[in-house]
Amino acid sequence: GGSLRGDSLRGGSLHGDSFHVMWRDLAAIGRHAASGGYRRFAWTAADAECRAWFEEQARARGLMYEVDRNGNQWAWLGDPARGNAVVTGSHLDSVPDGGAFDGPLGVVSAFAALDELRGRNARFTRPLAVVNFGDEEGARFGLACVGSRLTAGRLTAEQAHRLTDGDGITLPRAMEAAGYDPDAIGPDPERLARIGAFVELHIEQGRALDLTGDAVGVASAIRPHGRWRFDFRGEANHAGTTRTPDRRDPMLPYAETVLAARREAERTGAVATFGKIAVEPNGVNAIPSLVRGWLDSRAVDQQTLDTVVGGIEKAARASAAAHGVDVDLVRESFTPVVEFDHALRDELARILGKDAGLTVPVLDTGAGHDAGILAGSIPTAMLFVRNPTGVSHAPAEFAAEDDCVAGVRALADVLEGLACA
Ligand code: HGY
Ligand code: MN
Ligand code: MN
Ligand code: MN
Repeated sequence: GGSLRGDSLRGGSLHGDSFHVMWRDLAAIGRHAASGGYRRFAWTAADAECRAWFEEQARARGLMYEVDRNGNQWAWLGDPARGNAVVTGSHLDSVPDGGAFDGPLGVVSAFAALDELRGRNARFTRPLAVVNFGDEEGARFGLACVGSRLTAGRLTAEQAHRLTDGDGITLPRAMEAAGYDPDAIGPDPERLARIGAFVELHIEQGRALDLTGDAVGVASAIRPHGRWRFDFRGEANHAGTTRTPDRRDPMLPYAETVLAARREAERTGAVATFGKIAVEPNGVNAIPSLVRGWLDSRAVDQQTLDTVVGGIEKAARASAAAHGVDVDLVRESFTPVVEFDHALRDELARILGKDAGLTVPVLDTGAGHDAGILAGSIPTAMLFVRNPTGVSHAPAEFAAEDDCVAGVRALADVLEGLACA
């Protein structure tokens, strides 16, 4: 592999050069010059550019392009009405200053795999689609996997209508501003019923494949995870004149809660992260009135996760009381453990291992995915592409070009095995 970042992948052995061309074109969209990371938040201008790129890819290939009621984009080869479709794809939105691969690798690889199959003169026996699910990261409205949750009926229209970004703009208003019909938002059982299998390719967000020395692996499960919001409310006052004993400073219990989260994580083997914070009034010379911190926690099983979050909550309440501060805790979202379909997983492993007589690594992950949402409704599987540093949700996220090409070939093999004669 080369020492290449998001904007320059070359070489490899696929039918044609479409992967590299797509990668180059997409890499230019939504990049923040100072950080080198991507800011492609749902229903913003950068997101719209990514979506225009998707539509262009669909049309250039003569695929039937459509946007569903929840803003997810679809590119169909074959008639969706025939049902039992094989769908592949991922998402194009990003976390703040995210890497180039999380999401886009799955979408670009999906189109490239289709090109590869056409290059192989494959005979398709099932309808095939490439999908771009909207707002996977939840960077703007706080809830991850909004597009796939709506499709699968795991989020109601009413709940979606209440989602609000940091500027007070609701999800329906944001979608409307982007040119979509906010009244259409809602569960999409008919669409779901046409899908026979969903396969999402994704960059690995840890180093398991690097340790086993494999370019590609298959997912077994997604660990339970969720987001909790802690609101610490004290009393704003002058930073220069308010005597220390007179203060009700919410920053103190917040700080102690962050330390408690680390302690709980170390004690249990879970992970617990405060990565986002809002302070009011956010003045350098004022004691805050409010500190709002968002906890993201994930564990190997439900019981461990409950223990960790329970421990953090207990510490937050004790510390808040000691400092004369009020604390409110809201669980903003939660995704239980996901076991991917065993039969599909085994079929993937068989397809990928058959030529080389290889055993394909099967691994679980602490990262959430649209595939994890759909897995509750339809047979779903995931392919991971090696990430040599394990860095993700950061500009340094990286996969070698040879591994990306291996990922496309693996996805093409899987699609051929599932959807071709
Ligand atoms: O945060 C996550 O795990 C995901 O990438 N949405
Ligand atoms: Mn992500
Ligand atoms: Mn992702
Ligand atoms: Mn003053």
